[in-house]
Amino acid sequence: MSRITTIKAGSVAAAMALTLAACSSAGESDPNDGATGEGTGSSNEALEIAFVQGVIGDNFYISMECGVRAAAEEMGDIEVSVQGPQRWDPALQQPIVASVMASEPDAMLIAPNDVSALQRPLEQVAESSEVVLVDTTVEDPSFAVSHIASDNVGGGAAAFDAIKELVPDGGKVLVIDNQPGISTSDDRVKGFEEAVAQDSSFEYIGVEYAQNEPRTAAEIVTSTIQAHPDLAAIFATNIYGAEGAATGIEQAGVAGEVQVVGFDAGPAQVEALQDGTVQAIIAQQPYQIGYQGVEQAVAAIRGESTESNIQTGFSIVTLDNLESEEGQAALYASSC
Ligand code: T6T
Repeated sequence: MSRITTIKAGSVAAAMALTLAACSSAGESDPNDGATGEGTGSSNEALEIAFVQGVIGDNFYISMECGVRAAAEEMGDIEVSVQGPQRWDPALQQPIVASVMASEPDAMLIAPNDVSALQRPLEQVAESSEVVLVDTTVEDPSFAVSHIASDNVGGGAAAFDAIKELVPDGGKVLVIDNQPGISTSDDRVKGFEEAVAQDSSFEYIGVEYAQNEPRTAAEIVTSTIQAHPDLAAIFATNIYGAEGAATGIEQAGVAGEVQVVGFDAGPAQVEALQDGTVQAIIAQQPYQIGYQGVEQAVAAIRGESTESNIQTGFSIVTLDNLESEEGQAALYASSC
């Protein structure tokens, strides 16, 4: 694909620039729009911050952990613990939340696995620790001192813009999502669906759920291509959906014929870009989310003002800008 180059050129780039302009980041958010913490920390002891990931081993959360650790180190006197479930599953995340709560950290940074299942457990955590929601949120996040995440609705719309660049004449499009009830990917699907509904040259054949399993995502791709040999494009809403979509495209022998746009920028997504099984990836800023999460947590612990909502940006990476400084900086880490 040659027309999507960097976030500075092309129509997707223009859309992205608008989206990014509409986003707020650390320096752009209203510094006084949030709650004021109660000041639970003692000034003499190291602060304890627990980071509960959405799932372990996911490059998005690994990069976020790097941001958490960097902020803690820079601010000094902060002990960080990191844990997460083996799979994306609220039933696995809840016992972790309970055990972290029992240790009464000064703050918990968490990416909840489900908008409703984690609601009550996190309300309970907030009774003894400051809670900062990083990436995902819950139905009523009013107990949290801050929520830091990408503009996920905007990201879904940007994915459709990228598909339009790749398939200017339109055609059938499929979305592969993780599972319903996850705030981030629900918003990505929403942004995509709103955008596709406005373009009659595209036929949206719907959303399929891969439960964060690349193998399931690959099966969805191969069976969809059997049922719709004229499938034009796929939007995969996160790392594992995109990884499986790339495998499915390869198995079906349609690399470059069916266009794939995936969220996230882990090593497997980069490899898929290079292989030509995926044409564009939407890189979030997980390091920034983690870094700012610690800043918000510490502000709350110290009784200083916090920002209730912080939106971080994203960028589109293609083969054209992958090797650029900007493209390389957007990629996720495998370790800190
Ligand atoms: O896309 C990210 C994250 O934003 C989402 O909430 C869950 O999936 C990822 O971690 C990628 O696998």
